[in-house]
Amino acid sequence: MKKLHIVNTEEVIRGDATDVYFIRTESILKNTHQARNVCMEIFLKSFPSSEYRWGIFAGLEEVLILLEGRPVKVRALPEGSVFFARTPVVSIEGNYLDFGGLETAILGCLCQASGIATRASRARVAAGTKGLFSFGARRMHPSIAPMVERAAYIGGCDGVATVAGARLIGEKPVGTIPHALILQIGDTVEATKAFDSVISNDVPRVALIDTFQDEKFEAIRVAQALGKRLSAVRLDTPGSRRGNFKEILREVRWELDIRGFEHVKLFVSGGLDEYTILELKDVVDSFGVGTRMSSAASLDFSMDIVEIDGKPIAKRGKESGRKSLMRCRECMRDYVVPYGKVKTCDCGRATSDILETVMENGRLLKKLPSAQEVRTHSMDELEMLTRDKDPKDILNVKPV
Ligand code: PCP
Repeated sequence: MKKLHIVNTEEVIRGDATDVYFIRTESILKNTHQARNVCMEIFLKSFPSSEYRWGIFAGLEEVLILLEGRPVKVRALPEGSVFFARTPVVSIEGNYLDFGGLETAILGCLCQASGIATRASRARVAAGTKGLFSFGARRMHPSIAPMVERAAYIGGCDGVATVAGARLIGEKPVGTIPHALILQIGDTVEATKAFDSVISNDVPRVALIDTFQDEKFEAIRVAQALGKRLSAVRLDTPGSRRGNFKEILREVRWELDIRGFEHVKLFVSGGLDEYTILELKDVVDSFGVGTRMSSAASLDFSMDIVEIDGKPIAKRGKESGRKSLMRCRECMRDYVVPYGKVKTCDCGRATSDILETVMENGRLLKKLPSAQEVRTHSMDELEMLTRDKDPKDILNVKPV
């Protein structure tokens, strides 16, 4: 069978997805017997835009898959942690020849997953307790759909849409009805009734109501047809017809409620981001977000030597020596200090090093957390960061 333009795990571990200048560096160090024991740190200089105040750290599980079995020691932030710019998130120690050649793949795993998880966490902050679902696999190469959706889930999505993404996180895939079904059956109500007659009862009945007619009248029709079996109506109204979308949603809500369909929720999708979610969340119950999350800007982590043979040394622009990342959990403030140094927060409380040793000599020191556990950790950290604060401030929303 012809192959998609991708490499698999074995090929990545073998170094096929590595920038060739790392492979050449390895052969030069080998041939000149100058390979050294190094400590390399992964660090984010700045976020992709000034809107961002924090990041959600994701992709560590895959990095540990790449390094497993190699004689290296890894200290890292727990996956799902909130992190800030200019702080180390991973430190790898060992002989350069044992892991240096994986720099491209290691950074690739962290940069993209953390970009998606961070964007998802911003949508989470905007949505508050409303439903938030990852519908963005179609905007990315299919081979990375599981990674994309796991990152969106860690960042705060309640569910993901692809079978492979849901399998990876151990959840059921979430989905509604595509326009393709409505167009082929030729009517919103008949298509929803067909869905209701074929699909198992544990799948919520969410009718898509923007294909043919005005959403208000389609909502009434489908609610009268399915009654209590209808869980929600989805509006994926095309931009050309959206006008004042919030007014349309208010109208649909009103028409459903005066006819006794208060149980029918409103689900919206199409072109959403954290700002539109903030705007709509008082009338909407669930959001399906695609592009804005799955094609989130990658976070440009860098991986640099900070010690050679135990002595601090780093390139210009980078602080040398291995570091500890001391966090005051109350203030959610981080302090970067030389490794092992203690630090008291400006609030007077003690801080603790949040870079945990997760791998020694290529062996994991404890079982990796499940996607659910990573998400719970991420939501706890987000709660600590955002409690008692206005989402608008947190999301750095510029006043209009
Ligand atoms: C899209 C699909 C995705 C949504 C929109 C993601 O609708 O439903 O869930 O949109 P975004 O990338 O703009 O955030 P359509 O393309 O109309 O597709 P379908 O008929 O398959 O629902």
